Parts: sequence; structure tokens; C-alpha cells
Amino acid sequence: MSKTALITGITGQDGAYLSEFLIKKGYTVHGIKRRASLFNTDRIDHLYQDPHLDNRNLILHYGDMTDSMNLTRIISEIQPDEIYNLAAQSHVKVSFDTPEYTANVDGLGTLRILEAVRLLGLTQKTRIYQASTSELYGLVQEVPQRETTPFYPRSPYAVAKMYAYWITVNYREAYNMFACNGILFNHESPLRGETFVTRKVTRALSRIALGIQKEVYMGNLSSRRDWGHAKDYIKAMYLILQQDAPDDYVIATGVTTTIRDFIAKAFAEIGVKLDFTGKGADETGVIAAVDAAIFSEKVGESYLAAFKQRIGEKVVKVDPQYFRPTEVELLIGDASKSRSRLGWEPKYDLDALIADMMASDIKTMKKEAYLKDGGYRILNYFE
Ligand code: NAP
Ligand code: F7E
Repeated sequence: MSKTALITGITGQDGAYLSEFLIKKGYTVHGIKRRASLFNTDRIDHLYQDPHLDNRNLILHYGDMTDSMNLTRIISEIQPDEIYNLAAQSHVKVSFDTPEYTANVDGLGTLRILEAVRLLGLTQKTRIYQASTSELYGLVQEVPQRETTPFYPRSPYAVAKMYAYWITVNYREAYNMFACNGILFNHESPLRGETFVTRKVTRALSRIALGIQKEVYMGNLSSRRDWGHAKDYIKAMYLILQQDAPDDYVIATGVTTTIRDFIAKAFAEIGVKLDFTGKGADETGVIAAVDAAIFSEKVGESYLAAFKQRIGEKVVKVDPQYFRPTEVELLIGDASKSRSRLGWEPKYDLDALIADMMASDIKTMKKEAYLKDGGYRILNYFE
């Protein structure tokens, strides 16, 4: 008998990779999708199946984390073996603008799922994964951070996720439910939302290299993150729910890097040397040199001459509007428990992650430029 999984947040970065992974494992995957005025299923369109087909393995349901009755009905109809609760207002900076909504979706939304499973009498059948986060560590109390490190959340997002973390633990202890937290550190990919820092950088640098963007404005360049690849991290979600007993796990690479170094590395991936000068809001990133062979191979020879003209230009600048009222300055995780108990091991390091994201964005941005220029760059697009 194939297993049935329900994924909230199926249209997001992790939801897309996890759906594909579970379908390959033979699961029937159900996903909850918000109603939107435009299609927002780009990340899972390759998995979509016509509703008129028999034996579909991907089934979408309209729903929302703020609607208890809707969630309860869907869970009652599906009777899932596993629920992956990935839906969230997941942007930290946006949570300062929408704190109540973030608390409702990210905090109470988790309670709604747990309570639906309990009220429907599914506590012994349905295993629940809760998408917890390294943001819980916030103003870090220990370096590196592990499962026992005390939390100190620094944003409405993190505070909402702290409620979700503890209500998951509480339902596990109170009702003997198989409910687990994956405390995942930042994970990125070509599918990452465009306003998170890594994707903002790989998109912008690709466009700058292709000559379709002048510069990019960033926030705090000195904060440090422990970045992994989403493809590795969704495997950990699955493993967490396959254990004999429910528990909470940190998932991280154990390597931390500043935003500044991420930008320099992303440019280096396409043969561009970027030097940073100045401090605080006056800091800038200046194109110092270009390696013609690497640039030609990764971007395209026909873009090289124009790009060389830009040596000496300031292409990275700081705009304080991207600073956060309270910042998380340093994250670095210790995933020893996951490595030893789950046998989890990431395949991608930071360089491989950056190479994947840059290659994808160069390709996408070439296509965008081609469509915008009405064919002007047709040769470059097909090269
Ligand atoms: P994401 O790309 O922002 O996806 C979030 C998903 O939640 C989207 O499908 C979104 O739908 C959905 N959603 C938002 N509000 C909703 C609502 N009110 N009702 C129903 N669905 C709603 O996030 P992600 O990067 O895949 O992350 C997945 C989960 O892991 C999130 O809970 C996030 O907070 C957590 N997390 C992420 C990271 C990371 O580094 N990526 C690290 C730790 C924890 P739309 O497509 O309609 O917007
Ligand atoms: O910021 C700094 C920013 O928005 C990372 C979410 O998936 O991971 C994510 O949260 C850092 C911060 O991710 C810009 O100040 C500088 O220090 O990519 P981010 P995040 O806040 O770490 C955690 C684990 C989650 O759980 C969340 O759901 O980069 N930064 N300049 C910038 N950040 C953004 N977004 N844009 C900038 O221009």
C-alpha cells in the first residue's frame, strides 16, 4: 500500500522539492494551495496531473492555514499517514510589517493542524513534521547551535515559529502524537523566493553580467548564515518521520558565511572579482577584474566585451531600508544528532549551491532578456 502525505505550503520552495521526492518514493501526495488571482504553481507544474485522470499521485486542494474548518475537512478526507507542515509567511523582514498575520499563519496554523489530527482521532495514524527554524536561536546563546541551545527569537516570524515549536512538543507529550520539529538552518536553491538574500543576489548578479541591470542594493552585509541546499534538507524532513520515535533535529551544514562573502563567491563563480570598500551604509562592491575564460564559459563570450567596460564600477550598494529592526547576526548549526541518528549527510557545499543557483539564473535571465528584447539576444540565448 502506498503512503499518503499531505503537504501544506506545497507551492513553496521546500514543498516543490519534497513533493517530487515523495512521489518518486511511491507516495500519493496531497497539497494545500491558497487561492490566488494568478497561477502560482510554477514550482510544481512539472508534477501536475489532470484531475480527470485515474490514480493521480499529486492532488491539490484549496485551503489556508487561517481556516480551521477547511484544514480539518481536508485532513478528514485524506486521512494522511504523514503531514509536512511547511506553509508559512516565511519572510523575516515582512513579518515586522505583518506581525499579526504571521502569528496567525505560522503559530496558530500549526495548532490548527495538530488539533485537527487529534479531533479526527488520527493521533496514532498520522505523523506530523513541523517546519521549525534556526531563527529560533536569534540572538544566539551558544555557538554552534544545536537541539539543546536555548531560543532567543528576534522577529515576529521567529516568535510565531517558537509557539509552533512548543505546541508541537506539547501535543507529542500530551497526546502521545508522532509530532516532530526539524530545526532547519537556511536552505536555498534555484527555486528560492526572489526576495531572500541568496536568490536576490544570484538573480541580480546574473542580470548585471548580462548587461540588463546596473546595480543591486542590499541590507546588512555582515550577518552570517549557515546555508545548505533545499534538495538535501527535504530528505531530512522525510527521514525525521521514518524514525521509531518522534524527536526534534537540527539540520545544518556547520559552515557559516557573511552575506558579503556570498556575493563575492557568486561573482567569482562566473569569473568576476569583486572588491568591497567603505563601511556600513557607505559600503560598496566594485568590479575589480574579470577572468575572460570563466566568464565566457559561464555567461557567454558575446557578453564579455561589454562587461569588461564595467571594471571599476560600483555594482553592489547598501540601502538601509533592508536593515531589520532586530537582526540575527550569526547562525551556525551543529547537526551531529541528525548525522548519527538519521544518517543524514548533505551532498551540496556552499560552492556547489552557488554554482547551481548562478547557472540557473543566468539561463533564466537570458531567456527574460531575449523575450524583452524581442529576439535581439537570440544568438546568446541559444548558445
Ligand atoms: P516559501 O517558499 O516561502 O513557501 C511557503 C509556502 O507557504 C508557500 O507555498 C505559500 O503559498 C504557503 N503559504 C503562505 N501562507 C499561507 C497560508 N496562509 N495558507 C496556506 N499556505 C500558505 O518557504 P520555504 O522556503 O519553502 O520554507 C518552507 C517552510 O520551512 C516554511 O514554514 C519556512 O518558514 C520554514 N523554514 C524555511 C527555511 C529556509 O531556509 N527555506 C529554514 C527553516 C524553516 P504561496 O505560494 O501561495 O505563497
Ligand atoms: O536573510 C541579510 C538579512 O531573508 C538572510 C527564511 O527562509 O531563513 C530565512 O530567513 C540575511 C539576514 O533569510 C539583504 O538581514 C542583507 O541577516 O535570506 P534572508 P533569513 O532572514 O535568514 C530562515 C532559516 C527562515 O526560517 C526563514 O523562513 O541576509 N540581508 N541584505 C538581506 N536579506 C534580504 N532578504 N534582502 C537583502 O537585500
